[in-house]
Amino acid sequence: MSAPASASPADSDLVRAARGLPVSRTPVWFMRQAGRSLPEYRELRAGTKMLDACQDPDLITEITLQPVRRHGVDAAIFFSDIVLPLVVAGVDIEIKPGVGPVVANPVRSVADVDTLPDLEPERLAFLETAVRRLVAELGATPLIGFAGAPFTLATYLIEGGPSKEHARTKAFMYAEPEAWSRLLQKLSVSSSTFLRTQVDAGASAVQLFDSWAGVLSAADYAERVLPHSRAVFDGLGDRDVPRIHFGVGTGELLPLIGDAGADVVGVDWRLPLDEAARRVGPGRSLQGNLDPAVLLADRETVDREVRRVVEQGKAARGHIFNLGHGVLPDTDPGVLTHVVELVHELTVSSACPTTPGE
Ligand code: 1CP
Repeated sequence: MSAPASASPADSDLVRAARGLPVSRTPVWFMRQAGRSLPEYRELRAGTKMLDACQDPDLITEITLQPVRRHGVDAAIFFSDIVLPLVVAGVDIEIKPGVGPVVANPVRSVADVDTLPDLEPERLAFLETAVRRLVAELGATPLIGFAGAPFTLATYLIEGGPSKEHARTKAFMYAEPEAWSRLLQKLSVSSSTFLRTQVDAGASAVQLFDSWAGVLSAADYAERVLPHSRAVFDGLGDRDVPRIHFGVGTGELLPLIGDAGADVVGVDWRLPLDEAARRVGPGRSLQGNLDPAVLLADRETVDREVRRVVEQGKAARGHIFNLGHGVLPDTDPGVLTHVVELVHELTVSSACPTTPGE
Protein backbone atom coordinates (compact mmCIF):
# COMPACT_ATOMS: atom_id res chain seq x y z
CA MET A 1 0.00 0.00 0.00
CA SER A 2 1.31 3.50 -0.70
CA ALA A 3 1.19 6.64 1.44
CA PRO A 4 -1.15 8.93 -0.54
CA ALA A 5 -4.67 9.40 0.77
CA SER A 6 -7.14 6.76 -0.35
CA ALA A 7 -9.89 7.72 -2.73
CA SER A 8 -12.85 7.15 -0.46
CA PRO A 9 -13.56 8.08 3.15
CA ALA A 10 -14.77 4.51 3.82
CA ASP A 11 -11.25 3.33 2.97
CA SER A 12 -9.43 6.16 4.78
CA ASP A 13 -6.71 5.57 7.36
CA LEU A 14 -9.10 6.76 10.09
CA VAL A 15 -11.72 4.15 9.26
CA ARG A 16 -9.09 1.46 8.70
CA ALA A 17 -7.33 2.16 12.03
CA ALA A 18 -10.72 2.08 13.77
CA ARG A 19 -11.26 -1.41 12.35
CA GLY A 20 -7.75 -2.64 13.11
CA LEU A 21 -6.78 -2.82 9.41
CA PRO A 22 -3.34 -1.80 8.05
CA VAL A 23 -2.91 1.95 7.45
CA SER A 24 -0.55 4.01 5.30
CA ARG A 25 0.26 6.08 8.40
CA THR A 26 -1.33 6.71 11.78
CA PRO A 27 -4.37 8.97 11.33
CA VAL A 28 -4.55 12.14 13.45
CA TRP A 29 -7.36 14.49 14.42
CA PHE A 30 -7.96 16.61 17.51
CA MET A 31 -10.99 16.73 19.74
CA ARG A 32 -12.34 20.27 19.61
CA GLN A 33 -10.16 21.02 16.59
CA ALA A 34 -12.90 23.29 15.26
CA GLY A 35 -13.79 26.44 17.07
CA ARG A 36 -11.16 26.59 19.77
CA SER A 37 -7.79 27.99 18.86
CA LEU A 38 -8.32 29.22 15.31
CA PRO A 39 -8.39 32.98 14.59
CA GLU A 40 -10.36 32.32 11.39
CA TYR A 41 -13.05 30.68 13.57
CA ARG A 42 -13.28 33.66 15.91
CA GLU A 43 -13.60 35.97 12.92
CA LEU A 44 -16.38 33.92 11.34
CA ARG A 45 -18.31 33.52 14.60
CA ALA A 46 -18.16 37.23 15.55
CA GLY A 47 -21.69 38.47 16.15
CA THR A 48 -23.35 35.04 15.93
CA LYS A 49 -24.45 33.09 19.02
CA MET A 50 -22.98 29.61 19.34
CA LEU A 51 -26.34 27.80 19.09
CA ASP A 52 -27.38 29.89 16.08
CA ALA A 53 -24.08 29.03 14.37
CA CYS A 54 -24.81 25.33 15.06
CA GLN A 55 -28.05 25.57 13.05
CA ASP A 56 -26.65 27.43 10.04
CA PRO A 57 -25.43 25.01 7.32
CA ASP A 58 -23.10 27.61 5.76
CA LEU A 59 -21.34 28.34 9.05
CA ILE A 60 -21.26 24.65 10.07
CA THR A 61 -19.63 23.74 6.76
CA GLU A 62 -17.01 26.47 6.83
CA ILE A 63 -16.09 26.02 10.52
CA THR A 64 -15.81 22.24 10.13
CA LEU A 65 -13.51 22.62 7.12
CA GLN A 66 -11.18 25.21 8.71
CA PRO A 67 -8.98 22.80 10.73
CA VAL A 68 -8.88 20.30 7.86
CA ARG A 69 -7.48 22.95 5.50
CA ARG A 70 -5.10 24.41 8.05
CA HIS A 71 -3.69 21.31 9.76
CA GLY A 72 -4.13 18.53 7.20
CA VAL A 73 -5.82 16.34 9.82
CA ASP A 74 -7.12 12.92 8.72
CA ALA A 75 -10.74 13.61 9.72
CA ALA A 76 -13.20 16.43 10.15
CA ILE A 77 -15.43 16.58 13.23
CA PHE A 78 -18.86 18.02 12.63
CA PHE A 79 -19.22 21.50 14.16
CA SER A 80 -22.06 21.39 16.65
CA ASP A 81 -22.46 20.81 20.38
CA ILE A 82 -23.64 17.91 22.51
CA VAL A 83 -26.62 19.94 23.78
CA LEU A 84 -27.89 20.76 20.28
CA PRO A 85 -30.46 17.91 20.05
CA LEU A 86 -31.98 19.14 23.32
CA VAL A 87 -32.11 22.71 22.03
CA VAL A 88 -33.75 21.58 18.78
CA ALA A 89 -36.28 19.59 20.83
CA GLY A 90 -37.22 22.81 22.64
CA VAL A 91 -35.26 22.73 25.91
CA ASP A 92 -34.29 26.28 26.94
CA ILE A 93 -30.47 26.18 26.87
CA GLU A 94 -27.98 28.90 26.11
CA ILE A 95 -24.25 28.44 25.51
CA LYS A 96 -22.66 31.29 27.44
CA PRO A 97 -19.23 32.42 26.17
CA GLY A 98 -16.49 31.34 28.55
CA VAL A 99 -18.92 29.16 30.56
CA GLY A 100 -20.65 26.54 28.42
CA PRO A 101 -24.23 25.27 28.28
CA VAL A 102 -26.61 26.85 30.81
CA VAL A 103 -30.10 25.34 31.28
CA ALA A 104 -32.92 27.78 32.19
CA ASN A 105 -35.04 25.20 34.04
CA PRO A 106 -32.84 22.37 35.34
CA VAL A 107 -34.30 18.88 35.76
CA ARG A 108 -34.81 18.49 39.51
CA SER A 109 -37.92 16.30 39.90
CA VAL A 110 -39.62 13.25 38.45
CA ALA A 111 -42.18 15.58 36.82
CA ASP A 112 -39.34 17.52 35.11
CA VAL A 113 -38.17 14.27 33.52
CA ASP A 114 -41.61 13.43 32.22
CA THR A 115 -42.19 16.87 30.67
CA LEU A 116 -38.85 16.96 28.85
CA PRO A 117 -39.70 17.38 25.13
CA ASP A 118 -38.83 14.64 22.64
CA LEU A 119 -36.71 15.38 19.57
CA GLU A 120 -38.76 15.29 16.36
CA PRO A 121 -36.46 14.05 13.56
CA GLU A 122 -38.14 16.42 11.05
CA ARG A 123 -36.50 19.30 12.88
CA LEU A 124 -33.06 18.08 11.83
CA ALA A 125 -33.31 19.06 8.14
CA PHE A 126 -30.56 21.67 8.62
CA LEU A 127 -28.27 18.94 9.97
CA GLU A 128 -28.80 16.76 6.95
CA THR A 129 -28.14 19.70 4.60
CA ALA A 130 -24.91 20.59 6.43
CA VAL A 131 -23.60 17.01 6.50
CA ARG A 132 -24.33 16.46 2.79
CA ARG A 133 -22.61 19.69 1.86
CA LEU A 134 -19.60 18.82 4.02
CA VAL A 135 -19.22 15.31 2.71
CA ALA A 136 -19.21 16.69 -0.86
CA GLU A 137 -16.51 19.24 0.07
CA LEU A 138 -14.37 16.78 2.05
CA GLY A 139 -13.87 14.24 -0.73
CA ALA A 140 -11.69 11.40 0.62
CA THR A 141 -11.40 12.90 4.13
CA PRO A 142 -13.88 11.24 6.50
CA LEU A 143 -16.39 13.25 8.52
CA ILE A 144 -16.90 12.16 12.14
CA GLY A 145 -20.44 12.67 13.37
CA PHE A 146 -20.93 12.93 17.13
CA ALA A 147 -23.38 13.09 19.99
CA GLY A 148 -23.28 13.45 23.76
CA ALA A 149 -23.80 10.29 25.80
CA PRO A 150 -26.89 10.20 28.05
CA PHE A 151 -24.92 10.54 31.32
CA THR A 152 -22.93 13.60 30.27
CA LEU A 153 -26.07 15.27 28.88
CA ALA A 154 -27.89 14.50 32.14
CA THR A 155 -25.16 16.32 34.10
CA TYR A 156 -25.96 19.57 32.24
CA LEU A 157 -29.73 19.14 32.56
CA ILE A 158 -29.61 18.37 36.28
CA GLU A 159 -26.82 20.70 37.41
CA GLY A 160 -28.15 23.50 35.18
CA GLY A 161 -24.69 24.10 33.69
CA PRO A 162 -21.05 23.00 33.88
CA SER A 163 -19.99 21.54 37.25
CA LYS A 164 -17.00 19.77 38.75
CA GLU A 165 -18.38 17.15 41.13
CA HIS A 166 -21.72 16.45 39.43
CA ALA A 167 -23.08 15.88 42.94
CA ARG A 168 -26.70 16.80 42.15
CA THR A 169 -26.61 14.44 39.19
CA LYS A 170 -25.34 11.54 41.27
CA ALA A 171 -27.79 12.33 44.09
CA PHE A 172 -30.68 12.17 41.57
CA MET A 173 -29.31 8.90 40.18
CA TYR A 174 -29.29 7.33 43.67
CA ALA A 175 -32.51 8.88 44.99
CA GLU A 176 -34.74 8.46 41.91
CA PRO A 177 -33.54 5.35 40.09
CA GLU A 178 -36.68 4.97 37.97
CA ALA A 179 -36.86 8.59 36.88
CA TRP A 180 -33.09 8.46 36.26
CA SER A 181 -33.53 5.51 33.98
CA ARG A 182 -36.40 7.24 32.10
CA LEU A 183 -34.29 10.40 31.74
CA LEU A 184 -31.30 8.52 30.33
CA GLN A 185 -33.56 6.53 28.07
CA LYS A 186 -35.05 9.74 26.62
CA LEU A 187 -31.56 11.17 26.14
CA SER A 188 -30.39 7.99 24.43
CA VAL A 189 -33.23 8.31 21.92
CA SER A 190 -32.39 11.91 21.02
CA SER A 191 -28.62 11.26 20.80
CA SER A 192 -29.30 8.24 18.65
CA THR A 193 -31.54 10.24 16.31
CA PHE A 194 -28.85 12.93 16.09
CA LEU A 195 -26.17 10.35 15.18
CA ARG A 196 -28.36 8.44 12.75
CA THR A 197 -29.18 11.64 10.86
CA GLN A 198 -25.46 12.40 10.48
CA VAL A 199 -24.61 8.88 9.31
CA ASP A 200 -27.52 8.71 6.87
CA ALA A 201 -26.38 12.02 5.36
CA GLY A 202 -22.85 10.63 4.82
CA ALA A 203 -20.72 10.78 8.01
CA SER A 204 -18.05 8.02 7.90
CA ALA A 205 -17.58 7.43 11.65
CA VAL A 206 -19.24 8.48 14.90
CA GLN A 207 -17.97 9.48 18.31
CA LEU A 208 -20.06 9.34 21.47
CA PHE A 209 -18.76 11.82 24.06
CA ASP A 210 -19.32 10.69 27.64
CA SER A 211 -16.91 13.34 28.86
CA TRP A 212 -17.85 13.20 32.55
CA ALA A 213 -18.48 9.45 33.04
CA GLY A 214 -15.17 9.21 34.92
CA VAL A 215 -16.85 10.57 38.08
CA LEU A 216 -18.70 7.24 38.45
CA SER A 217 -17.60 3.97 40.03
CA ALA A 218 -17.39 1.03 37.66
CA ALA A 219 -20.37 -0.61 39.40
CA ASP A 220 -22.63 2.44 39.06
CA TYR A 221 -21.47 3.02 35.49
CA ALA A 222 -22.18 -0.60 34.54
CA GLU A 223 -25.63 -0.68 36.11
CA ARG A 224 -27.03 2.82 35.69
CA VAL A 225 -25.30 4.32 32.64
CA LEU A 226 -23.79 1.75 30.27
CA PRO A 227 -27.12 0.27 29.07
CA HIS A 228 -28.22 3.72 27.91
CA SER A 229 -24.95 4.44 26.06
CA ARG A 230 -25.24 1.03 24.44
CA ALA A 231 -28.77 1.98 23.35
CA VAL A 232 -27.36 5.01 21.50
CA PHE A 233 -24.98 2.78 19.51
CA ASP A 234 -27.69 0.14 19.03
CA GLY A 235 -29.87 2.87 17.50
CA LEU A 236 -27.42 2.94 14.58
CA GLY A 237 -28.57 -0.58 13.65
CA ASP A 238 -26.39 -2.16 11.00
CA ARG A 239 -25.05 1.14 9.61
CA ASP A 240 -21.48 0.22 8.75
CA VAL A 241 -19.52 3.05 10.38
CA PRO A 242 -16.88 2.72 13.13
CA ARG A 243 -17.99 3.79 16.60
CA ILE A 244 -15.66 5.72 18.91
CA HIS A 245 -16.52 6.07 22.60
CA PHE A 246 -14.70 8.62 24.76
CA GLY A 247 -14.68 9.88 28.33
CA VAL A 248 -12.24 11.68 30.66
CA GLY A 249 -10.80 9.98 33.76
CA THR A 250 -12.18 6.61 32.67
CA GLY A 251 -9.10 4.46 33.50
CA GLU A 252 -11.18 2.22 35.75
CA LEU A 253 -14.07 2.09 33.27
CA LEU A 254 -12.15 1.33 30.07
CA PRO A 255 -13.30 -2.27 29.54
CA LEU A 256 -16.90 -1.19 30.13
CA ILE A 257 -16.60 1.82 27.80
CA GLY A 258 -15.62 -0.67 25.11
CA ASP A 259 -18.46 -3.04 26.02
CA ALA A 260 -21.06 -0.38 25.33
CA GLY A 261 -20.55 -1.06 21.62
CA ALA A 262 -17.36 0.69 20.56
CA ASP A 263 -14.86 -0.21 17.84
CA VAL A 264 -12.52 2.40 19.29
CA VAL A 265 -12.04 3.45 22.91
CA GLY A 266 -10.90 7.05 23.46
CA VAL A 267 -8.35 7.37 26.27
CA ASP A 268 -7.39 10.51 28.19
CA TRP A 269 -3.76 11.36 29.08
CA ARG A 270 -3.78 9.73 32.53
CA LEU A 271 -3.10 6.22 31.32
CA PRO A 272 -0.37 5.14 28.84
CA LEU A 273 -1.88 3.60 25.72
CA ASP A 274 -0.07 0.26 26.21
CA GLU A 275 -1.75 -0.11 29.60
CA ALA A 276 -5.07 1.07 28.12
CA ALA A 277 -4.72 -1.61 25.41
CA ARG A 278 -4.35 -4.28 28.12
CA ARG A 279 -7.45 -3.04 29.94
CA VAL A 280 -9.60 -2.70 26.82
CA GLY A 281 -8.61 -6.09 25.39
CA PRO A 282 -7.80 -7.28 21.88
CA GLY A 283 -10.93 -6.58 19.82
CA ARG A 284 -10.87 -2.78 19.86
CA SER A 285 -8.67 0.07 18.62
CA LEU A 286 -7.58 3.04 20.74
CA GLN A 287 -7.75 6.79 20.24
CA GLY A 288 -5.60 9.31 22.11
CA ASN A 289 -3.88 10.46 24.19
CA LEU A 290 -1.44 13.39 24.22
CA ASP A 291 -2.03 15.69 27.19
CA PRO A 292 -3.49 18.89 25.63
CA ALA A 293 -1.37 20.92 28.08
CA VAL A 294 1.82 19.53 26.47
CA LEU A 295 1.03 21.65 23.41
CA LEU A 296 1.64 24.76 25.53
CA ALA A 297 5.21 23.59 26.37
CA ASP A 298 8.44 23.90 24.35
CA ARG A 299 8.90 22.14 21.00
CA GLU A 300 11.32 19.56 22.39
CA THR A 301 8.77 18.43 24.99
CA VAL A 302 6.01 18.33 22.38
CA ASP A 303 8.12 16.13 20.10
CA ARG A 304 9.19 13.80 22.93
CA GLU A 305 5.61 13.32 24.11
CA VAL A 306 4.27 12.79 20.58
CA ARG A 307 6.93 10.09 20.05
CA ARG A 308 5.99 8.42 23.34
CA VAL A 309 2.27 8.33 22.46
CA VAL A 310 3.05 6.94 18.99
CA GLU A 311 5.29 4.22 20.52
CA GLN A 312 2.79 3.22 23.21
CA GLY A 313 -0.03 3.28 20.64
CA LYS A 314 1.66 0.38 18.83
CA ALA A 315 0.32 -1.90 21.57
CA ALA A 316 -3.22 -1.29 20.30
CA ARG A 317 -5.04 -3.21 17.53
CA GLY A 318 -5.24 0.12 15.69
CA HIS A 319 -4.31 3.64 16.82
CA ILE A 320 -5.95 6.96 16.00
CA PHE A 321 -3.69 9.73 17.30
CA ASN A 322 -5.57 12.43 19.23
CA LEU A 323 -5.30 14.49 22.40
CA GLY A 324 -6.43 13.08 25.74
CA HIS A 325 -9.19 15.76 25.77
CA GLY A 326 -10.07 18.84 23.72
CA VAL A 327 -7.66 21.44 22.33
CA LEU A 328 -7.11 24.17 24.94
CA PRO A 329 -8.16 27.62 23.69
CA ASP A 330 -4.63 29.09 24.17
CA THR A 331 -2.98 26.51 21.91
CA ASP A 332 -0.87 27.89 19.07
CA PRO A 333 -2.47 26.49 15.88
CA GLY A 334 1.03 26.11 14.41
CA VAL A 335 1.84 23.49 17.04
CA LEU A 336 -1.23 21.47 16.03
CA THR A 337 -0.09 21.49 12.40
CA HIS A 338 3.39 20.41 13.54
CA VAL A 339 1.95 17.47 15.53
CA VAL A 340 0.03 16.23 12.48
CA GLU A 341 3.21 16.36 10.38
CA LEU A 342 5.30 14.65 13.05
CA VAL A 343 2.85 11.78 13.61
CA HIS A 344 2.66 11.20 9.87
CA GLU A 345 6.45 11.30 9.52
CA LEU A 346 6.99 8.93 12.44
CA THR A 347 4.48 6.35 11.29
CA VAL A 348 4.69 6.29 7.52
CA SER A 349 7.70 4.03 7.15
CA SER A 350 7.16 1.72 10.14
CA ALA A 351 3.51 1.04 9.28
CA CYS A 352 4.44 0.51 5.64
CA PRO A 353 7.79 -1.25 5.41
CA THR A 354 7.79 -1.18 1.59
CA THR A 355 7.35 2.60 1.43
CA PRO A 356 10.47 4.70 2.12
CA GLY A 357 10.03 7.46 4.76
CA GLU A 358 8.88 10.89 3.55
O1 1CP B 1 -14.00 20.34 17.18
C1 1CP B 1 -14.97 20.93 17.65
O2 1CP B 1 -14.89 21.92 18.41
C2 1CP B 1 -16.30 20.42 17.21
C3 1CP B 1 -17.46 20.99 17.86
C4 1CP B 1 -17.76 20.70 19.33
C5 1CP B 1 -17.82 19.48 20.01
C6 1CP B 1 -17.39 18.11 19.51
C7 1CP B 1 -18.20 21.70 20.22
C8 1CP B 1 -18.30 23.13 19.91
N1 1CP B 1 -18.59 21.09 21.37
C9 1CP B 1 -18.34 19.75 21.29
C10 1CP B 1 -18.63 18.70 22.27
C11 1CP B 1 -18.90 19.08 23.67
N2 1CP B 1 -19.60 20.13 24.16
C12 1CP B 1 -18.50 18.28 24.76
C13 1CP B 1 -17.78 16.96 24.61
C14 1CP B 1 -16.34 17.19 24.36
C15 1CP B 1 -15.53 17.65 25.54
O3 1CP B 1 -15.55 16.94 26.57
O4 1CP B 1 -14.88 18.70 25.41
C16 1CP B 1 -18.94 18.89 25.94
C17 1CP B 1 -18.74 18.40 27.35
C18 1CP B 1 -19.63 20.06 25.55
C19 1CP B 1 -20.30 21.04 26.45
C20 1CP B 1 -19.73 22.38 26.25
N3 1CP B 1 -20.08 23.18 25.21
C21 1CP B 1 -18.72 23.02 27.00
C22 1CP B 1 -18.02 22.43 28.23
C23 1CP B 1 -18.52 23.05 29.49
C24 1CP B 1 -18.04 22.32 30.75
O5 1CP B 1 -18.85 21.56 31.32
O6 1CP B 1 -16.88 22.48 31.13
C25 1CP B 1 -18.49 24.26 26.39
C26 1CP B 1 -17.55 25.34 26.84
C27 1CP B 1 -19.35 24.34 25.26
C28 1CP B 1 -19.44 25.45 24.27
C29 1CP B 1 -18.82 25.15 22.97
N4 1CP B 1 -19.01 24.00 22.22
C30 1CP B 1 -18.33 24.10 21.03
C31 1CP B 1 -17.69 25.39 21.01
C32 1CP B 1 -16.88 25.93 19.87
C33 1CP B 1 -18.01 26.01 22.23
C34 1CP B 1 -17.55 27.38 22.70
C35 1CP B 1 -18.64 28.37 22.50
C36 1CP B 1 -18.27 29.54 21.68
O7 1CP B 1 -17.36 29.53 20.82
O8 1CP B 1 -18.98 30.55 21.90
